[in-house]
Amino acid sequence: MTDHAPLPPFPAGFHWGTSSSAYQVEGAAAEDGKGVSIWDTFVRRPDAVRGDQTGDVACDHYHRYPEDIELMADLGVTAYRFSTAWTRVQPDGSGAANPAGLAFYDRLVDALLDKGITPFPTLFHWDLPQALEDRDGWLARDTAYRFAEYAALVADRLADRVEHWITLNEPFIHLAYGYAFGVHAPGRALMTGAIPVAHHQLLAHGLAVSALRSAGAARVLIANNLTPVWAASSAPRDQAAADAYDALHNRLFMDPILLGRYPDLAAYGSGPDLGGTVRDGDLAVIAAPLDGLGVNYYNPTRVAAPGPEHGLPFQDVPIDGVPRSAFDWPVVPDGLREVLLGLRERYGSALPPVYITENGTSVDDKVVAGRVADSERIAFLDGHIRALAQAMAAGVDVRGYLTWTLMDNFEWAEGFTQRFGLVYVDHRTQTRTPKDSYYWLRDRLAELRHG
Ligand code: IFM
Repeated sequence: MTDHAPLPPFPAGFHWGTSSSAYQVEGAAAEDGKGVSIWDTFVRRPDAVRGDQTGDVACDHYHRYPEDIELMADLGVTAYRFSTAWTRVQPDGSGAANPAGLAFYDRLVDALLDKGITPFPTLFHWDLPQALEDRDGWLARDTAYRFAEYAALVADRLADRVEHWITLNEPFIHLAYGYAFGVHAPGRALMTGAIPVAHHQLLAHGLAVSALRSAGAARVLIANNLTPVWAASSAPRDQAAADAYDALHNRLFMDPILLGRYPDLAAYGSGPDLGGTVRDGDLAVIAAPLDGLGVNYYNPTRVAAPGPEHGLPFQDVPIDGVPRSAFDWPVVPDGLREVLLGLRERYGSALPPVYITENGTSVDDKVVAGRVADSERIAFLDGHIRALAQAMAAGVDVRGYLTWTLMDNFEWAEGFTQRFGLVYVDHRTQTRTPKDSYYWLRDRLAELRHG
């Protein structure tokens, strides 16, 4: 197999696309009435972000979206996943909509549709309004109700043209990095004390499903970050650690939605009502039927039993003998097949159609004589798309593959140091330079279109 061999055929109507999020690309952090989000606040904490960089300007997508949509159209993708910034729509997280904020997403959607690109908006990609964080953020039950109101405002404006809606992005990462370890906004380090954040995000999701449907949304999804969990050995202690990690990373945000119950979190000192956080009727709201599951896949996780006084029932151990990204993440394409087959095995007929809503890699890219030779990214995409095709051939119903990401952007605590794009962005000049991987994907998509 070479990098340039044609890809296996995919069904007609399969969505090929790219994925992004508001804070990572938009910039215009204080324009047109936008309010302050927890990321606007967090980036101003000294040393919170590498080099004290911020997303104030990011890729300036707020102003340059027509140019970025041209890049998507030339690439030949038919789907674009973006997120709406809650603070553009409701600057303080509640109350009437800010007309200029909604108008931006209206323009973006129309520009995408003009090019035949299907919009996949996500309503929450980690940029909670600071005003809600000041009232305890996702630790407060009220935030779930505020989210449903915000979802309704966006859908009232866009659902006449937007078919696919995603409620939350990676609630596990927001819980773990934002509230348990404090390395992302809002920077709270509550460890297992953060578990109510899981329930309130799930409740927000369930309430939003109903609000979106009432506003005319045709298809509603959630995007979860999923990982195959590998025990370091067959020793029972390592197997128990793997089960505990799987419960937290994968099942915590899947079982309530697809099975209507929480997984066993006893290893984290939590009973089935998550310390009194779950109220009667909540699980029925959370388990509202979905039209699709977004899967964000990057890498497997290998865990072992923790050492004494570790504080958590597992510890991460390295995966050896595989390539690694610039982020030092292991590159294991077959992990995508494993995730998809694992979902089908675990959830059976409760599993809705799957969309790969993120998959991509960071590379230490350089522009040399106008070219970015990112062969590692080409190999990554080629391997993962083939693994996806194998899962589909084995019967998993997958409807789309949206790569992370069109262009290099603000990678959270890493600032601009991790490049995941198909297009290189010079963040001083905003010049966009398509990388070799962009041309590779453009050629593969053209081949798929022409059969
Ligand atoms: O950039 C992030 C994105 O915001 C969420 N999923 C993982 C990506 C790469 O780290």
